[in-house]
Amino acid sequence: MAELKTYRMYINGEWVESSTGEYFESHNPATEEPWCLVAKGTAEDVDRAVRAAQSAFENPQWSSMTYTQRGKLLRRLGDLIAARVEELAVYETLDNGKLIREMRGQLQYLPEFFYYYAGLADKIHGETLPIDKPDLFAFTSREPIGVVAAITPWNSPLYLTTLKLAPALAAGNTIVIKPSEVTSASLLELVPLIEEAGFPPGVVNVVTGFGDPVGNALTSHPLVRRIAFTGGPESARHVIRNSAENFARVTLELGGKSPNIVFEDADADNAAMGIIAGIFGAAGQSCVAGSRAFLHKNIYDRVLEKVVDRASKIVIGDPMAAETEVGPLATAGQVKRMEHYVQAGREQGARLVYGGKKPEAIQKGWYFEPTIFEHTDTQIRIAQEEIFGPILTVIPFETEEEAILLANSTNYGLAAGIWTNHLARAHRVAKSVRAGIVWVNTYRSISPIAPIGGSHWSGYGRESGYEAIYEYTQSKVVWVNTSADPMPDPFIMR
Ligand code: TXE
Repeated sequence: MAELKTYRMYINGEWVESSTGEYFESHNPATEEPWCLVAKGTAEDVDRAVRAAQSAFENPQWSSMTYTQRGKLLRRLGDLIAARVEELAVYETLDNGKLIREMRGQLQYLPEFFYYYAGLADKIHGETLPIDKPDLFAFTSREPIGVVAAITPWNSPLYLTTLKLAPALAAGNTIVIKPSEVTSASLLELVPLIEEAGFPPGVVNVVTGFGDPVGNALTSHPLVRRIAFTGGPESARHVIRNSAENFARVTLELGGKSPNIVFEDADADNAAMGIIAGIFGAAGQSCVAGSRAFLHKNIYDRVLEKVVDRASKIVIGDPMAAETEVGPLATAGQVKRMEHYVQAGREQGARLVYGGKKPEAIQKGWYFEPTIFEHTDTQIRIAQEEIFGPILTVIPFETEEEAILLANSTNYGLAAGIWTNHLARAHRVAKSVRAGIVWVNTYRSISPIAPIGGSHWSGYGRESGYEAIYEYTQSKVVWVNTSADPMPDPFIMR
């Protein structure tokens, strides 16, 4: 076997081994073979990285840099990424098995996020306040928070990192990133571009390794002031508990159980394509996966037939091949998870309409067939729990009120799709559905200009869009006494 590529960590502008010198293997989901070795970080490494980030935060090289200059560095980083899309896309596909064409598309668009926050960097300003007291002048400014701990999952490594990295740096913070243990490589490949863009040492640090100890040590570290987490609810619970140690401000992006609601007046072809895009795009491994399709009873059979027909034509195979539409899942554990949910669906009375197993024609790789269940009970596990794979549940409804009720009947609240040609209905349902993102007659659209985030079990806080800048700054108010008179009675609040 060829020698595996080896990745060290990046702390304080240097490539370093972990304190134990240990490495772990990262696998290619299409072949199940290890393809690289990644440094196995420890709590000691986290401490080194956070201290470096704290020093960099205080260093005038960064702290006195103008916001305009920080914006220029971000813009340069965007340009450097644009020139390396092809290479970075290959690393992402090697690590997480997602289609090369999807990763290429995502990375081609990534610079736009850096440009957007580059533009915002010098527009983060405070206000003068019309204070209701004579002789007092007050204004606010927005200041960076300090060391940011960014924890990312495996499904879209560089995109989900960018949603944290770009606003954090635009606002003048420093950052320690812990990528998923499943997909560390693409971020480590990005590091030389961060250096080349001109960010001072210690401003961006990467510690690789597992949730325990690296994620735990990072999110509980006393010098960390801000935590940005994307992942599953179980890890999020740890993160919140850990933040009790440092009182860091936390944002959480935790996935969902998003509905795609198709009304009888919808364009059936478009709705069917939207459902396919929502659940089989990225093999369903997407936080906004439209994993529940609610179809009006009058068009139920017609739309379901179209969805099944398209699902049956999906090309499953090598994620590097141009014609492939669904590649492997990211880990062997993901395949087991799909098998588990298929069994749970069957046991709880759902009817398996399509798929439900590993594709027989493919011998190697963590593949799973696009799978469709239909049922009426919305309380069963496959209709309530985030599966995070290519499993769709299809449920009929009769009235708009019922559709809204059913759509809102999980603990999640991230995204929703509404398919209708009735303008007033589109607005009514968009308002009533519990989701941070609503798409009408489309699905899975993203832009740096639009916020991403949800409520309840989907987490809290917003990434992307201008609001994200506020998540990485804090307000300071300055009061100035403009009176020439002596100080008034010191025992009364002024
Ligand atoms: O996520 P984990 P996993 C959901 C989805 C998926 C489930 C589990 O439902 O099936 O999460 O996926 C780090 N302290 N999403 O296991 O474990 C971990 O090392 C700090 C939705 O991959 O939550 C990794 O870097 N960090 C999501 C990151 O958390 C900890 C995308 C996410 O891993 C930690 C991915 C700890 N104690 C999964 N334990 C989305 N919103 O898109 C683990 N981590």
